[in-house]
Amino acid sequence: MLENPWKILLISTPVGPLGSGLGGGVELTLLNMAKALKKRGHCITVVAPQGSLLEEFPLVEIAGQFQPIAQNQTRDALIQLPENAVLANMWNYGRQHQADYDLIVNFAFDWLPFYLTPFFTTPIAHCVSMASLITAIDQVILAVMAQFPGTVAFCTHSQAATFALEGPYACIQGGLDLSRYQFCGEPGPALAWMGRIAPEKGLEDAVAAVDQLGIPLTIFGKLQDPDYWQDIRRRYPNAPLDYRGFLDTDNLQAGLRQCRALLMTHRWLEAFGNVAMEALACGVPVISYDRGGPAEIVRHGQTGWLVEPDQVAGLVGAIARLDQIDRQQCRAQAEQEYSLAAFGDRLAQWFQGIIAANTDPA
Ligand code: HBI
Repeated sequence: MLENPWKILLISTPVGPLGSGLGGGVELTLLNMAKALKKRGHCITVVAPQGSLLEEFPLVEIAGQFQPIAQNQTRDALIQLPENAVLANMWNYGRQHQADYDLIVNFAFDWLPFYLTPFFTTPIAHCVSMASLITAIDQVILAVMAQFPGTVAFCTHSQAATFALEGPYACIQGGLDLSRYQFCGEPGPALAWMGRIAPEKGLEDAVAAVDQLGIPLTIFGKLQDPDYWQDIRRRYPNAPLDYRGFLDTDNLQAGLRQCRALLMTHRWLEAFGNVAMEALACGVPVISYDRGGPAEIVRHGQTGWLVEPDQVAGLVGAIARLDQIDRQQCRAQAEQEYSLAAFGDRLAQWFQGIIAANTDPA
């Protein structure tokens, strides 16, 4: 049953243009949300910072200064906006055009869109992209959840649990266009690591493990923190690393599918872990710290291994047990849980509730 065709405006993260890699997992989530909803017959428009690249969908590019990234701030950080903030400019566009849409979807992990919610007549669905980081943002998220129940979604339950939630919330996980990921049953010797190269992602532990084992590590992702990367290279001068850069999906999966497993070594509570989904889609087992979103994705012993967080020895032990994982099971899990159809079902259920609540007379 197809719900009525909705007109939906997706307003992206303000930390960088789509396609730059600065937006991290939200770049992939936003594109796959748009694809999943279009497959169900809905009409999607995307608003994102100037310089964004987006296939397939109408894109409104907005100028302005990028927002400072939240994960580098302290818990008591003040709310801040740079002058000519692209965040404010994107939401001003949303305000001016809201009457053309049944729903607006927010992807910014920032105070402003949550604070503006009561001032909008078109309902806003908020996708919270990270775990709790800044008290002032936690507070405005909880305020929106109280005033507009059901309009805030998290990726996973462990991410949601980092906020002192009082009410119901949607848990949307993620989804992929699986037709773009080819299964590989016969990998090469290398392991993979994927993500923004930044301290919260813990790349040094993956490097320490492969340095100890002498197994090559293929690294994919945006080089966000060059000092951090150089420090790792200095500490492990002989580690067999192959940095491939930030690739588009087609080139990323062509390299990823050849790998024996993906190592996830995140220090912070990863809200979801799109890279785990992408690995499973290629039949690549996931070895991950038992922390946050990936711990809700990996089926321990069936599609990968969950190991003691921050213990390189745990990674080494799991790598030794990779032969017990059936790569077909990894692909099967992606098809069961992370297809565009499955993601679209979760999104339609979430949005149906918001739109219905907004149309019924209060
Ligand atoms: N920081 N302030 C802020 N706002 C965001 O939307 C944001 C961020 N840091 C990281 C980020 N988004 C993305 O990398 C998400 O995919 C996590």
